[in-house]
Amino acid sequence: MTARLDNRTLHTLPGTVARPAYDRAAVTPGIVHLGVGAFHRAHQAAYVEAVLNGGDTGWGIVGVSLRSPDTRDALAPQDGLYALSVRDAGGETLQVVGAITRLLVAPEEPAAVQDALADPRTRIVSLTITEKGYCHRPASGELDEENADILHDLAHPDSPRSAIGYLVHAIRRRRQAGLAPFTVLSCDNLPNNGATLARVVRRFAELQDAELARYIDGAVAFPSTMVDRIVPATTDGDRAAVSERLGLQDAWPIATEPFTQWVVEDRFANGRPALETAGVTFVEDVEPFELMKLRLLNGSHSTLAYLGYLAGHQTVDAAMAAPGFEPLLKGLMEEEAAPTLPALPGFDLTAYAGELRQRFRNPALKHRTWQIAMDGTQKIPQRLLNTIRARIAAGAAYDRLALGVAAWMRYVMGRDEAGQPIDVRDPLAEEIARRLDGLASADEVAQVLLGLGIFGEDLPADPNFVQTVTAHLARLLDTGAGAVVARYA
Ligand code: CS2
Repeated sequence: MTARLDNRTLHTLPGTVARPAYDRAAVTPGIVHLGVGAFHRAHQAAYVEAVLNGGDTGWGIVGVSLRSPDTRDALAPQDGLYALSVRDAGGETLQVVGAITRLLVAPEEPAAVQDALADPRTRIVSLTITEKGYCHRPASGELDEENADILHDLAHPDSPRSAIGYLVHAIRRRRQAGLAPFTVLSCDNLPNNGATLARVVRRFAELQDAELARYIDGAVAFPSTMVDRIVPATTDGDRAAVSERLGLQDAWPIATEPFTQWVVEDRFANGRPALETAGVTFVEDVEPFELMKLRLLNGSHSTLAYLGYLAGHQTVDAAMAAPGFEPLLKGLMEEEAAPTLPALPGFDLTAYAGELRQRFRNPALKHRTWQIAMDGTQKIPQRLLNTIRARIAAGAAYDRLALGVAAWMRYVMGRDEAGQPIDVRDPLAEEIARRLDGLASADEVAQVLLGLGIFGEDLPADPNFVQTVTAHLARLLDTGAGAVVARYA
């Protein structure tokens, strides 16, 4: 039986595998991370690992899961250690990361989570809770006060379920204890993610205690960030292959690409690690970087995911190799999305777009189109719809962007081109299925889906937008995604 990766077996790793260069027993917690999933472990935790390796051991991470115990169950027996497998066509490098020193599961141990958030040593609370974790209305960015978790947490402020509820409870408790507040660091793919989080946190506080809301305004920092690293879900094949190379069993290694980027507004309430030494870019205003990433990378990613899945391509790299996909994305990036972006002095958007398509072609990641297709109602507003709004305002075409929207519509119809059910994962999946039940024509489906709140009022009222999206949907229904995309070859 292969030994498990943990503090005791760390020293047995092959010399080719990087491991913590610091004494893990000397690490103290400085960060609580809400949403300790694969992306956090490949991105923020890897940057923090570099800071710890540089000698500043005051920034250990307490990883909190707000829903599932799976990450804790996998990593706690490993003392929080896991392997990061960085891979591309050129090969693989392995690094065992030790930055996560404790794992908690909020539904099982809420008091421990609240204590960690209230710990004076906690100076940053970072989050990767996915778009739906913000409990906001995507079209407006405001708190969704009808959200079930928000309603629960307003009624039970001392036993929250949502990240928002935990944050406000901790801010209140720290203030009552005379402790300095922490910095709230959003690491999700949302425009102005810090400002969006501040807005929903403040509103949630205001619904309970207007004075606390005013305190939050003045004392708690919510810097916005842009985060970028492609991280496919770990497969059993990854577990077996990485464990073999380690010579130790790792229950949840993470596969990722060599590219990584983190751009952060340098506004912290209570200190921060020297992340610039790890390659983080600190800026005054992160919005240009966020928009660039959301519209060029994520908008293309979602378009490729829906069209690729419908055309029968299970992975991003397989879709990129199919006729028409690369030219379609090149045109979407360079001719439709890039012109909507604010100038970034000295930044070559064409080169950046080319690098994105190179990253999508990475044959070693096997990033599933189905994984990217998840939660489309929470993603397409900032990835496609806002870009289309900018194009409409400029009186410019948005044919490829509209095809991305139509492909999402075709996908959420719930059956693929062979008539097989599609496992649509989305907070609105049930509502969409109910609304679309029995509908088959492009006009009917488009009209129903445009009635979802995520499109706002303006786009459903724009005849050209409705006609363009509906025509694309009709073609997808008539000839199939592969044939539609092949026309762009
Ligand atoms: C992807 C993102 O799953 C998805 O929605 O588009 O996770 C993407 O891989 C990252 O934003 C890349 O930085």
